[in-house]
Amino acid sequence: MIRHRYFWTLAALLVLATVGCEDKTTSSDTPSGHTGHAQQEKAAANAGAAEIPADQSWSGPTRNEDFYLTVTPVPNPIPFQELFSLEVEVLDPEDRETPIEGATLDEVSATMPAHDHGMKTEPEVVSTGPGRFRVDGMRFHMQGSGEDGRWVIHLLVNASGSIDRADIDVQCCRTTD
Ligand SMILES: [Cu+2]
Repeated sequence: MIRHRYFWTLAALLVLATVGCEDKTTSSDTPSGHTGHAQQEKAAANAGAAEIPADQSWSGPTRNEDFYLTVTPVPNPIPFQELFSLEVEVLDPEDRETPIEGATLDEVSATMPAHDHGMKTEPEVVSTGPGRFRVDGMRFHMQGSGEDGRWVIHLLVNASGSIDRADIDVQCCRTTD
């Protein structure tokens, strides 16, 4: 029993080490005659997911407080390895409710600081009204616990020559099964 546990701990470490920045392999890809293995992996994934809030929406000022943003993922919380969108509102920084007419969302990207990489998809910004946008084509292909699972969503907002940015920390991700 102890020998088994040691073996699987070692196997898990090897898998973690070799997966690197590739997509996480599913437990069914792992050759295993040990029935407890898949359950152990699933328990580990659920333990990580427990730290992720049910609501991953964010609101706050941009870096220089030129704008106030609300950013809501769809679906919420963000699903692991699946496409999701962002609903973004660019609001007056004083009253935090009046949309900024003529604002544009010039850049949207996301990075994983612990691994120094971005997404594999190219997000597309769609204007949905004054100061309102939907960003399609977001996808987080890696997850982890703590710093290892942190993504940062980068937004660049432009209105009347005033350019400001927000960098939003997001923990990835809840798994659906
Ligand atoms: Cu990564």
